[in-house]
Amino acid sequence: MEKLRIAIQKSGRLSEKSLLLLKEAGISLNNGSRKLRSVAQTFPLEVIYLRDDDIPQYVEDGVAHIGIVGENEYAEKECKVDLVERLAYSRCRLSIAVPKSESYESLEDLNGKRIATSYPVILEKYLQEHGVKADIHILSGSVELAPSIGMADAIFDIVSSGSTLISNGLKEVEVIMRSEAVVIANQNLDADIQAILYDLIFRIRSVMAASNNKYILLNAPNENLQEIINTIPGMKSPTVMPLAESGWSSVHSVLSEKEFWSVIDRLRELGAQGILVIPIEKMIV
Ligand code: PRT
Ligand code: ZN
Repeated sequence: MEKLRIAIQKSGRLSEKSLLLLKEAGISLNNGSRKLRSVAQTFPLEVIYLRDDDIPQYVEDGVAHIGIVGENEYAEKECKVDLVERLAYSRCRLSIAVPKSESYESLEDLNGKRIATSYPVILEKYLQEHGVKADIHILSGSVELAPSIGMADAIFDIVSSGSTLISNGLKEVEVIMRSEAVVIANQNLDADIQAILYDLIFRIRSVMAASNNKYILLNAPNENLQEIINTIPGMKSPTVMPLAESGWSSVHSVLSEKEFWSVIDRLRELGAQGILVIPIEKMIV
């Protein structure tokens, strides 16, 4: 049987989470000691390990059918591949930063300036769209050092917590793009491979939905039952069962992580008791 070939970063910020995602999707790999490639035992999938910069091109060429990369690499490489799923991890932004001591009002201030970056394509496109003419200096690493050694007036780089900028005396002045890990796919997959890909994406969505949701059980006083049900509508509608003690019901539902605390507060106001919140392992949506 044919196997779906997926390219994953060999070692770096995306590697561990990408492998964990596969594992949670029920796909275990035969060699933990990541060599060049490994084969899944329980799913028709083969992993090849590459530098993240190379993944878009390998996917375009069909050496890998799909790959997991930062959206920034996908945007920078401009390869002919499809973005098929966003994965919500390795989130970061790509920003312009200038020395803290420099005044900065707007993009226009960048006219005639030298900007150091490893992402010239994304930057160039953005500056062009906004009518700014600057010199782009391409550096492959340690971009944040460029202003202090007089090589650039500004930088365009990945920012996550912002502490790298601060420790290099820089301030973030424009956010140009937000990025997260994404699945990219070759545009000419044959039907068999496409079917395996759908199956994989379905599993990935179930894992992501589960991690975004909790199972909630509580005891509700019947006089507020309807309002409590309205507060936690769940996937379809909550399960409601009478308790042995009259005047009370047990309510089971699903609650999204995002609204968790506000909903819990509301439930307590409505007199809910014995609230239990349980992680969901998989959620088929
Ligand atoms: O060896 P290979 O080429 O495969 O790896 P790499 O070194 O090019 O990439 P890697 O592993 O550093 O990052 C892979 C992907 O993770 C990136 O393409 C982004 O999509 C994503 N990502 C998420 C990040 C960060 N967060 C991040 N903080 N990539 C890099 N950084 C760096 C950034 O360059 C800066 O130097 O971390 C520093 C900033 O961090 P803060 O927290 O101080 O702001
Ligand atoms: Zn890289």
